[in-house]
Amino acid sequence: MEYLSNYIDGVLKAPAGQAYLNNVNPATGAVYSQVPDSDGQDVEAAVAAADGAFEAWATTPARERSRLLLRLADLIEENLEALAHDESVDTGKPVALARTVDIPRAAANLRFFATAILHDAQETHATGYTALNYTLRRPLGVVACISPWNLPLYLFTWKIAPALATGNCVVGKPSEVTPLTAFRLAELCLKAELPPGALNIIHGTGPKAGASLTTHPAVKAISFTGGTRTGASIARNAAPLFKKLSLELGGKNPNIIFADCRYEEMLETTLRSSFSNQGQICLCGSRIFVERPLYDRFRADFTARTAALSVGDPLLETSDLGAVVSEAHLDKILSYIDLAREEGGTVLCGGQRVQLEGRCRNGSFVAPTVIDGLDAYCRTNQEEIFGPVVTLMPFDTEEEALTWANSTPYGLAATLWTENLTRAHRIADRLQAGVVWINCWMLRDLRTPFGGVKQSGIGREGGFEALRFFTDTKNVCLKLQ
Ligand code: TXE
Repeated sequence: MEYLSNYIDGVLKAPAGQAYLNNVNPATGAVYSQVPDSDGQDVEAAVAAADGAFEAWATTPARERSRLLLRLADLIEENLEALAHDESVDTGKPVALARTVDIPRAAANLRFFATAILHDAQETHATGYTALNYTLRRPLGVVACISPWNLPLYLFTWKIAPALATGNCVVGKPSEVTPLTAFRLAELCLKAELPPGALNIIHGTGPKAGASLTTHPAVKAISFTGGTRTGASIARNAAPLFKKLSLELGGKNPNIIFADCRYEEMLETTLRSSFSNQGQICLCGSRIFVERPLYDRFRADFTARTAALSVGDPLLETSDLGAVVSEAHLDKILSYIDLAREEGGTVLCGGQRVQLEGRCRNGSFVAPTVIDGLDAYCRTNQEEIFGPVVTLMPFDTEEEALTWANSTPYGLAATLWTENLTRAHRIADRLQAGVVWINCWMLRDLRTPFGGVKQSGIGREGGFEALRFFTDTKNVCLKLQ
C-alpha cells in the first residue's frame, strides 16, 4: 500500500496529524493507496513555506522561471506512460484517454505559460504631452489552486502553471478522490529542482484542508474548479477577506443540431462530447436539441452508436468508457436516471450499472445512456448529472432551441451544428455561455478565455486572462512637464 505525502517547502512530508484517507481504484473497488488527510497545521506550514519563498521566486528572472517550468513539462513527457497509467487507475478513465489527452495537456499547460511570460508586455497611456502612465503587473504572493477529480493533472497544471509563471508561490490542493498524479508531480518537482516553497501540495478533504486554505489570511487569490455549491461556499468565505477569485463551476451544456449540419462529423463529435471521460468533463454537452426534420434519423443513429460503445477495464486499449470516479458518484448518476424515468423520459439505451467480470467485477461502471421524451424544464434537464447521460429533444424553431438552451442556471459551454453561417453567428451571440463551439467540440487554443457565466462561475482562465488573474496591476503616473 503506497502512502502519498504532502509536498511542503521542497520536502515530501507526512501529514502533521498522521491521518490518512483511503484512495479507491473505481474500476476495481479496491483501496490501493493512502492519502494524507491534512489539517490546518499542514496548511499553515505550506502557506508559511510559500510566503517565505515568495520574494525570491517573484524576483527570479522570467527566463529562469520559464526554464524550470519547461523542465517540469519535459519530465511529465518523459514519464507519460507511467502518469497515464496512474491517472487511469486513480480516476477510472480509459488509459488511452489519459495518454492522449490528460497527460500531454498537463505538459502543454506548463509549456504554454512558461513561454507566455517571455512574450508579455505591459500597457502605457500617454496623457497627451502632460503625463505618461505605465502599468506594472506584479505577482500577488501566496495563491491557492484547488482542483477537481475529473481531469486531475490536466486541471491542476492549468492553474499552477500561470500562477508560478507570473511569480506567485502556490499552495495546491488536488481532489482527495484523485490525488495520485499531483503526488507524482511533486516527485518531478524535486527532480526539476524547483526552488523549495514555490509550489506546495496539500492533500486532504475540502471541508478540512480546503477550507483552511481558502480562509487563510495570507492567501491572496483562489483559483477553483469544482461543484457550484462548493464554489458558493468558497466565495462566502473569501469575500470578507477580499481575496481574488476565479471559479470554474458546473455546467449543463446544450448541443444544438440543425438539419443542415455535416451529419457524419456531427454524429462522431456528438458521441465524444456526450461520453468522453464517462461524461465527466465540465464541457460535455448533456442536452441535445435536434431540429425536427433530422430528429428521427439522429435518434436512431446516435442510439445505435452509443449502444456499440464498449464499457470496460480502463487499462484495456479497447475500452471506450471506463469507470465513473466513485461508487458515490455512480449512485448519483443512477438516481438521475431514475428521476428521468419518473419525469416521463424513455431510456433509449443504457440506463443501468454495468457489471463486469474478473478484475473489474466490483468497479463503478455505468452504461452510456440516451433518454428522450423529457421537456427542457424538468429536473433531469436542469441539474448537472456529470455522467454518461444525455437527453434528446426535438425543436421546431431557432428561437425555441435558444430559449431551451438558455433555460438552465448554468452557462459554461454550448455547441452548435449548422452550415448556415449567419445563423451560427447569430445564435453564438445569444447563447448564455462562456464558450461556444460551432461545428466542433473541445477544439482548444490555450490563448482563448475559458470560463462560464451564471452559476458556471466567475472569472476566466487561459491565456492572458490567467496571467492577469495571478497579477495585480499598479498604474504609475509620471508628470512630464
Ligand atoms: O466536487 P467539489 P465534488 C460537479 C459535479 C459533481 C459535483 C460535486 O456535478 O458531481 O460537482 O463534485 C475541494 N473549501 N463537478 O464533490 O466538492 C475538493 O476537495 C475548499 C464539476 O467532487 O466541488 C476538491 O479538491 N475546497 C466539475 C475540489 O474542491 C473544497 C468538476 C472540488 O470538489 C471545499 C468536479 C471547501 N469547502 C465536480 N469543499 C467541473 N466544473 O469540472 C470541497 N473542496
